[in-house]
Formats: sequence, C-alpha cells, structure tokens
Amino acid sequence: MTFELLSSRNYTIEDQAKLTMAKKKDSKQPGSATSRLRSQQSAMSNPLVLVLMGSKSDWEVMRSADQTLSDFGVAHECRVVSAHRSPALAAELAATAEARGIEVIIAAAGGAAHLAGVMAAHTTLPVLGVPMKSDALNGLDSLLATVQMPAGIPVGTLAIGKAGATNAALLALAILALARPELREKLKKFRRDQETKILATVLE
Ligand code: RP5
Repeated sequence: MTFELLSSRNYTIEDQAKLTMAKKKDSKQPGSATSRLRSQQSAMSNPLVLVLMGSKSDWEVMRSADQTLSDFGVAHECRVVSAHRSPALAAELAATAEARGIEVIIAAAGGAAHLAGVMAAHTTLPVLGVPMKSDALNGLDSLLATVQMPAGIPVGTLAIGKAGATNAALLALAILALARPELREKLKKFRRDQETKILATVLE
C-alpha cells in the first residue's frame, strides 16, 4: 500500500558538506547560497523522522537507524549537526522540525552528549537520544549525559551504540504507528519474525 511513509531515505550528509562549503564561499553574503541549499534540503522529500548525529564519526553506528527506517519504508533525513560546534543550526533544526512535518527526532552524540537535550529544549516533538561509545569512558559519559535530563524537558534514551541506534528507529516507528495502522502491522510482523527465529533455533 502506498501511504505517506513510503519514500526513499534522504541522505543529507553530503548536503551538509555542500552547506559548509557554501557557507565558506558565502561568508561575506550571509544567507544567500546557504539558505538556498537549506531550503533545497527541506524540499527533497517529506521526512517524518530526523536522524541527527554530532559528528560524521557517529555515522557508522547510526547507519543502523537509517537502515531500520528504510526497511520499514519510512521517509527520514540523516544529517550531522553538533550542539556545541554548530549550535545555531541545531536550534534551527529543532525549532523548524514540526513545521516541516517531522514527527520524531533521533539525536546521537558521544562524550558530553547534549545534542538530544538541546533538540528537546527547542521542540515538543518526541526526542530519542542515542549515546555513542566514547574513547575515554566507553559511552558511559554519553549515556549519563543523554539520560540524565532534569525534569521538564524529556529525552527518551536508548542503549549505547548500535543497539540504541536500531531501537531508536524502532521506537520512532512505534510512535508513528500510533496513527498508522499499516505501519503497526509491519511492526507486529517484525516481532513475529524475531520470535519465529528464536523458536527455530537449534543448538548443535
Ligand atoms: C560528539 O563528539 C560526537 O557525537 C561524537 O560522538 C564525538 C566525537 O566527535 P569527533 O571528534 O569524532 O568529531 O560531539
């Protein structure tokens, strides 16, 4: 069935690089090429889920979220944005997400991982945080920084790393499925398939 979820994924990592280059070239004319590219990004498709990560180094792990959303045919946009290195863009993405038709935001970050919290500060859309494994503390720092939001601004925090990336996508799908029976059925089938595999497992 063709419903609004069916759409190819929208990679914008490259667009991010173009945006950075455009910004450099356009530094004396703020807003021209930069804002054109931004609106082009928004016009590429109608993503329902915004998958953000603090660095390209998170992409290897966050591919799992991208892949899961693609497997379910849900339109989404993946991009790099940093709460501390590109704070204005982070705030803008969060503040404009609802008007763009985004329904769930996934935000992955490592270390002093405040990206999900910053996104949640600027929107009432559900924000799912994915703590990235870090060199220094193996992701425990990322986990605590993401999960320990003071009362008032919630971030739903998933597991560290790849499991968290996959589950963030599945939880985003479950949120979308509340109003989309076709997607709910797909999720139920996904669960049944997992059960079938477990039940068929034979130890040799
Ligand atoms: C965070 O710092 C990112 O989310 C990443 O997990 C971590 C390291 O970033 P890079 O130094 O690899 O760019 O902001």
